[in-house]
Amino acid sequence: MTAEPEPLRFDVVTLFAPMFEAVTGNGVSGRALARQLWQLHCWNPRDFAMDAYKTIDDRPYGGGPGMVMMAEPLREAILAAAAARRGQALPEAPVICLSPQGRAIDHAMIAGLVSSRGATLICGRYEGIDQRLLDRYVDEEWSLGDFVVSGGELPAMMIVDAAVRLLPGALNDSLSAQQDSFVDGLLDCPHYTRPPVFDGVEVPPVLLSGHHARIAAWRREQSLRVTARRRPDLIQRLRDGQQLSRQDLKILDESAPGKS
Ligand code: 4FV
Repeated sequence: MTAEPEPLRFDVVTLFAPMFEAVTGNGVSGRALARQLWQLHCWNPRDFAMDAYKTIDDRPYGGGPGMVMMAEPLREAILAAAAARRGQALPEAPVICLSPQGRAIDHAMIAGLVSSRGATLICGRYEGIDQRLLDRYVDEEWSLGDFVVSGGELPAMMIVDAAVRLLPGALNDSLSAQQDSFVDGLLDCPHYTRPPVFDGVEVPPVLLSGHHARIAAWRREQSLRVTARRRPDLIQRLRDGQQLSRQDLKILDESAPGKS
């Protein structure tokens, strides 16, 4: 009897729990939640505020615009989430704050969350979070990109969605997640569906051939070409890791600029 895998559990510290309906009540992640493939627990810092007014933010020391999230309510929310995970006999999970100062999120980081069976995600608002909280209770800061959004909730939901879709059984076709962009370090190949001719443009004939090996080879070649054109950094990473086959290298060489 194979043991049930431990659930993927996300604890989210947020002032706006209702926003997460987007991932709990819709689509792949909503269906996966209903099937108990993962869990979401939201913790509102206001419930852990130290004063009668439930204050969770204050003016920045040193002056400047906006407000800063106070450390104490966030600390208590993080500790409560960690205790709840322990109560479920889950392994300790990383505490990750979403922030433009963070590490750029990639597939490997998302896959790591599935391995760690989740994380506690801290969703900041306002100008940011007291540095002492970040220094003492946050393991990692992750960034969705070099731009600023109003809160960490949308980045957190993208992390949840990206992790949940990697879970066995989350997607109707389990092969799908394995063929996504970045899983093999490359961008995804082009996709086509009916009609066979659209605006006078036909579907590449190989895709109608039924010859699975040729189709797989064509898709690999297309992924290599689109990656070399749009993300040469990913190709270089694969070259450095010696993760390209002789056939891959041949395709790249033949498609290099200036080649016939
Ligand atoms: C962000 C990003 C981001 C900064 C102030 C929330 C906001 C507010 N999070 N990737 N880019 N966060 O802009 O993750 O606290």
